[in-house]
Order: sequence, then structure tokens, then C-alpha cells
Amino acid sequence: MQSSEEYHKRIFSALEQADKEVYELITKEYERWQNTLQLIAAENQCSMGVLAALGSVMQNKTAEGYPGARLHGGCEVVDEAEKLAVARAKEAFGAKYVNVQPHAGTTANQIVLTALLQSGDKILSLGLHQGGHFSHGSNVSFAGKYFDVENYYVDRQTFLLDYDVIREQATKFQPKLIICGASAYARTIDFKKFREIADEAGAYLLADISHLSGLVIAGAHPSPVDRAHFTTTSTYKPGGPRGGLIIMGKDYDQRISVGTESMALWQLIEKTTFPGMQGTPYFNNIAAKAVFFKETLCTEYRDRQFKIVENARRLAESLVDLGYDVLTGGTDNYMILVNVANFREGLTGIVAQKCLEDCGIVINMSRLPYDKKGPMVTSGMRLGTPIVTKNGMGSEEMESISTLVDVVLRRVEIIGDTEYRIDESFKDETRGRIKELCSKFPMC
Ligand code: DSN
Repeated sequence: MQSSEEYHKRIFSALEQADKEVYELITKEYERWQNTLQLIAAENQCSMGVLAALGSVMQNKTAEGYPGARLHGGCEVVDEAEKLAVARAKEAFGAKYVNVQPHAGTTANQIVLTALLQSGDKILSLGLHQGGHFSHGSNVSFAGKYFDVENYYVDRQTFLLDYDVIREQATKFQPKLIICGASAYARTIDFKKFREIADEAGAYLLADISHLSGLVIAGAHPSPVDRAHFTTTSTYKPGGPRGGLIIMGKDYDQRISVGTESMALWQLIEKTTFPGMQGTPYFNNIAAKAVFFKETLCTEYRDRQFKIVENARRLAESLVDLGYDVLTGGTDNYMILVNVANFREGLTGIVAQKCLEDCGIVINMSRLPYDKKGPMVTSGMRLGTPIVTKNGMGSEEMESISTLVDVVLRRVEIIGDTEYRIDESFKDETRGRIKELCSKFPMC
């Protein structure tokens, strides 16, 4: 019998033989990643251990239900994998209950919303156009279609959450659910205040910490786990496999009436996940989550989260020194939001994104609060430091990055909102400089 090691080593050579085109695309993606600067805040880079689990035979197993209560036979191994992932995730977050089955962070949010709310129930959340996430009730998502959603805003001058205004709004609107957490907000979120507001309004609180979960695990950002009734996160943003998680702290066994039944909140989440919203969990993904949560328990992971924030602060400071309008003047997490329109007249987020990418710097445009430009143009860019930090970059490299961003954004010839010109020799020279910088910090 061949060993598991032999079997898994054959995977890549099998792919090359089975499908040269996809094999080459994967090779190209590796090279793109290695030779350009990865500064998309929503991305991270998982370990080889996580990748190996994702590409393993665990992918083949069908098993609806939960460990010990499945609808299929042959589940003794996947049951152990799921129990391990749950136990490690609970330890990482100091949680009372974790569900590792959600296929994505967005799905985790859908599960919580579907569990708690009836069609037409009220949600109060940060608007998509203010840095929120579409799954928090935007009218482009299912949540906006089925629920009555009102948004809270950041302050027009400071771009910070104003908890007094949110409190007032919650008191008037009386939502059943308040959602906190953001895709584009660079400052600490006060989960304690959000819980007070929710309690005053008689609402449940959901904290979506997709962009903060690595920092929360390490203690580099306050934890919402015992503050919110429900905490959700995607698992790739903190550096694990793609997927989602629902985490509960001290309120996990609070009772809720559902029709004529009464049950604990965790039981409601469990049955809404399966069979409510999903079928078979992805067991390769659950095994990879177990591998990832083991990593998060190590000192290296925890120290790195603080380093990610330190690098982001350094990068933000350095951009401010070069004359950039960094929203809120800096960052408390790994995210840096820059108003590029205030840097050069006519410069838009999409032009910044495209010309930087041409030169080997991968970022994304970001619609800023009160942005006059639409979502496909925007006035902002968002940068993040998880990947460059993972690969070993530090303060000195953050300065080099800000200089490289700056030379490109000064050099680009702006033709229109989406049109620009940048000369080929400058592009090639900058790509060369970035390739050289990246070669000193190979993917690990
Ligand atoms: N939350 C999105 C982002 O921040 O880009 C990805 O899901």
C-alpha cells in the first residue's frame, strides 16, 4: 500500500499530467505572487500545512450533520478532524462555542441573520458605502432584500464611529440586530460600547471580525467574543484556509424562543447551519482550519499579529510624511485607507490601483465614506500588511514600499477617471525593483 505521503506527493505531478493548462496557470499565479508586492488588506498567505490539508483526500468525504450525528457512514475520521478544529478554534478565541462548518465569512453572516430574523425584521449596520460589508444588509445582497436595514455612518469630519450617534439611532430605530465590524475601517472598534447600545435597544449584537480575527486571537485588538452574542469571521483573512466561522462567548446558552420551541442560541446556530443553510461541510477545509488554529496557538503567530500592526502604522506614517491623506491619520489594525483624490487632482482609486499593479504593487481601490465617485471608480485606495509581514518585511521595507507607491502615483499621467498613461521603461524599471525586493522575502 502506498503511504499517505507518497499519495499526496503525486498530487502535483498528477495535475501536470492531467491538465497542463491549469498546472501552468497555478505556476503563473505562484510567480505573480512571488514577484509582486501583495498589499491587498483582505488577503493573507496560508502555510504549506494548510495548503496540504486543502489538497488532501478529506475533500472526498460526504457527511451531513455534526460529529457523532451524521447522515452517512464512514465518518469516524472526519468527526475527529471537525472536533479538533472546533477545540482549537475555541482555544484560540477563548470561546464557549464555535461552528467550523460555514463555507465563507459571508455564509457565516447569512446563517446568523437567517437564524435570528424573520423577513422584514430590522437590522442596524455600517453602510457598504461607509466601510461596511455587503452581507451586513446592503441592498445588493440577500440581506437588503429580506430585512429592513438602516445604516449608521462614520463622522463626516473624523471618519470615526460616533457611538453617541449610533446609540441615538438604535434607540429610535429599535433594530432586532445590530452588526458591527467593517471591511474598511482602520481604527479600534469598541465592542463594549456596541453591546451597551444593543442592550439598551433590546437588540442582538453580531460582530463580524473578518478583518480583525488574527489580531483578536493575539490580543492585538480587543475581543468581541464575550461582548457580542455572535462573532463571525472568514478564516483566510487571519491566514488560514478559505471558509467561515461562527464563534460565541458567554451568551452561547442564552435561551431564545423559536415558534413554540425554546432553545439555546448555540443550538439555533447549529441547526440553521445544517440543515438550514448548508449541506455537507468541506472536510478538506475543516482539516485545514484545524491546522491553521494550531498555528494560531503558537508564539510565532501571535507575535506576527503585533508586527503586522506595527508595519501598518509605519507604512501609514511614511505615506503621511510623503503628503498623502491617510484617513483618520493612521491605523490601529493592518489596514491603511488613503484618499488619493486629495493627493493629486483627478487621481481616482481605480487609476491608482491599475497603475500600481502595472508596476508590480497590488492594492485595491476603496470607496471612502462620503466618496463622490462611484464604487467602480472611487477616490481611495486600501493597503494591508499581513502578507509582506508574513514574508519577513519590517520597518525598513515599509519605507521602501511607500517610496515605490509614491514614485508611481506621481509619475502616472492622468487622462480621466479610469484612463491613464505610464511609460513602459518606467514600468519595467519599477517592476524590476519590486521583483528584487520581493526576492529577499520569499513566500513562506
Ligand atoms: N471583505 C472583503 C474585503 O475586505 O475586500 C472581502 O470579502
